Amino acid sequence: MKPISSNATVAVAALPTAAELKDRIIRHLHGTLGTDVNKASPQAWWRATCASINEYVFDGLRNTQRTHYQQNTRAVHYFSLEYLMGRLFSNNLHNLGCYDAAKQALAELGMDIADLEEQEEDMALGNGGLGRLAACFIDSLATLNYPAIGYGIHYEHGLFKQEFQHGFQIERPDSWREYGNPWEICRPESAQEISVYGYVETVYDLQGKMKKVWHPGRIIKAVPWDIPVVGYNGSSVNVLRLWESRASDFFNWDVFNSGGYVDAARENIEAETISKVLYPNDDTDAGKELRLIQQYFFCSSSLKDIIRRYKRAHGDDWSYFAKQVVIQLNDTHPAVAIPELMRVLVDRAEMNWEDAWNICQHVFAYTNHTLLPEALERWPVRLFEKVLPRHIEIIYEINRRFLVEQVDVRWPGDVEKKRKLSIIEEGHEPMVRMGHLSVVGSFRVNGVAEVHSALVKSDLFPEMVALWPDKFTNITNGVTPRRWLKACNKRLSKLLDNTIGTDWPTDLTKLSALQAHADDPAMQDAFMAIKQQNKADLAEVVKNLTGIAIDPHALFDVQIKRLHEYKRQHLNLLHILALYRRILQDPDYDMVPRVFFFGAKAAPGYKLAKDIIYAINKIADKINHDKRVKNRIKVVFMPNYRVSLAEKMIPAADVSEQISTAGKEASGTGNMKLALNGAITVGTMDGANIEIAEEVGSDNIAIFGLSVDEVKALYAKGYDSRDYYYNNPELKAILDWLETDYFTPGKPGELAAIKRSLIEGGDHYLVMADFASYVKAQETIDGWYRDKAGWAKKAILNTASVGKFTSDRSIEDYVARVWQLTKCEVGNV
Ligand code: GL2
Repeated sequence: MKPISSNATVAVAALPTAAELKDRIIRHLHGTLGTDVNKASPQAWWRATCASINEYVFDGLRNTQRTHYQQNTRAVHYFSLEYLMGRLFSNNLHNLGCYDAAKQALAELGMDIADLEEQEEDMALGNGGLGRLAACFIDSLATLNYPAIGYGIHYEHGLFKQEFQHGFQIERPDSWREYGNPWEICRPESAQEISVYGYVETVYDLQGKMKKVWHPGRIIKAVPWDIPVVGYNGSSVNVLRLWESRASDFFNWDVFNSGGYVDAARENIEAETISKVLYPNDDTDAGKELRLIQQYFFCSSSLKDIIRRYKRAHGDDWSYFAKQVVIQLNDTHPAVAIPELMRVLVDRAEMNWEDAWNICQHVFAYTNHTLLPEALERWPVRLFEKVLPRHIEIIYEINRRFLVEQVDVRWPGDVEKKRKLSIIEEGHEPMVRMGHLSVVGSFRVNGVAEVHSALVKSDLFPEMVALWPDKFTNITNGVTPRRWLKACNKRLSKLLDNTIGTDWPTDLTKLSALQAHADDPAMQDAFMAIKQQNKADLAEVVKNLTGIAIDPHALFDVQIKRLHEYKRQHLNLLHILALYRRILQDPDYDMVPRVFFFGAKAAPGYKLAKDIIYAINKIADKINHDKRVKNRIKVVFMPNYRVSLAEKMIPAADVSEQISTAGKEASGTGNMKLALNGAITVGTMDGANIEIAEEVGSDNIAIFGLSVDEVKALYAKGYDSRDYYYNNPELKAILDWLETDYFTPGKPGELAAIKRSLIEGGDHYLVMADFASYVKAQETIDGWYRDKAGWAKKAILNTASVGKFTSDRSIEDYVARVWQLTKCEVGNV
């Protein structure tokens, strides 16, 4: 055994040497997997290694939980419908500090650790940035020794797997835990019963006091699965607790006894549907009954879990609750937790309304992640009445008091203000506005990048700001450097260790020491040699996945994110078409050879997003096979983009495409990961791009396009995309090209939907307005890349300058501005 670090207060006391790990792996191969070294499959090797690591992880978990319990710590409870965890194998090994030991142990056993890493299915319980942010945050919380629990849903099927058939996106179910997942522990002893449907009865007690009694129509069991979250360097091991729905035993027995076996089975299936599948919409509102039930199911289970733990220490004395518990609502998805806590306090604990509301308002904080109107959740009142009849009453009462005590006091008699601020939106179909509910019920509201937080205040909730100016703040997103540099880019990490020391994974501002080396030719060579090796590795992956051969010496241009019109993958595509057309018109057209990479899933019901994927694939096929192009352009659409693929693409990127319409991307986090790994951003002044530009400086980023204010002014003046169509012959020719059968032989018009959306559709995301400026920025990039030393310097300065974007800094901001937590060093016993 060797000590994990010089710090005595770590959860994981000591780590194994390679020899000890070897013994344990063999022991697990025999004792856990029932196989042996001669016949074990790579899966079995992987599982045996996971089981060996878990011995240390579980030690750390026990030590952490014991310490938190003994010290009765205040904790943050992160409520999120999504956690995009990816793989845990190499991450856990790195965070424990025994990646090299495991690599050696496996090598001595004749196994390559990289092959075993490929055995793991991604844990894809999220759609995109919002879910990945939650995963980065729980990594940072554990690393920084803050008491924290992540709560969410244990989806049986995560985000769908994407395949391409003749260029079309096909969705396949994701069965990430078909054969069990070694990282999770089922805790049936902590199961909860959750109620839905039914009706509310008004009763009076002997003193004549009115009470509301909810008679639920269905009871569902919630069973928790715990996933240990290992902090870096063996600091705390926190827990991600995910709820799985099951039929309640209690409910089943009734039906069963009355002879309804088949009905009982049906109830079973219905109950289990709740945690069956993640809704695949990113930045849009699903609006389905099952989705509301999912939200309530996990909020109610998590609150019960929190209250059970609280009562162990404080019994029925609620006066410490808000001192011990803070709940962060990750977007409005868990906003139903607010009326649920009110219900528990008022109906169950029989607290008066004012006291209950006072607790709620000190417990909840809300993060807004988007301004897109289609993503702002609104639930039909009628649905609430059906699914959560008591909660809608509580929401009405919250709203009544808010309108009377706040709005009417501030704007007496102003009906228009009341209409605008009401939690209930009136109309043909009255709706519950979950954003309003979240703001009213929280003590703090934050946006996720400076510009976004400013827009939350000025455009989304200006009156709420007038009522509560101090409620609103900004916390710029961040990413964990452990996964997004240390583990995914081992070569660059080694170079950093050797150049600036080994503290950077926990203090990313240390990267700035690299700035002093940006002009050093030796550093430039070393930095770019690593990029080159990473590109060669990616070229290999591309060959295996798609069959496309690419030149690793070309410029690697990467756009990886969900497919959405506001993210403007089609703007990127129009630029590719412009280059292709120039090559066809001028066979000697001089450009730096480029490979354009895309990785993106489209929500299954989002027609135009799927059309854009199809168009990219068809155009890729044409260009990649056109001899006249002479390899100056290759287009690669990586199928099934996910965290584990991002980890291979990001270290190999030269250029990072962050080209959303200004004002639409709340923050972005891929932009941070790519810059951290030395890619140069082509981007609009949107979301966190603005802060990245501030950090890296205007020489090291290619900014283009309209600013937020210019976008607003253009909309206000009246935007007509046809102006750009008729005034830019190149753009017109490209769009007209999409109507021919050039890319879809024999099938003209197959790609025309893109043109239609930009011309007849009005081009809501201003692709046409930004096109010329985008092409110019790309020419700048082309020019920069020709100067090898100049490019190396820019790439180094990107890595060196983005220390701000570690999720550790975001978490410290949350602690200071919202959560008010104290670090808890975990001792090992
Ligand atoms: C998002 C934003 O679109 C994205 O810009 C932001 O970085 C993340 C995390 O804050 O949140 N909002 C949202 O609904 N999804 C996001 O990715 N899905």
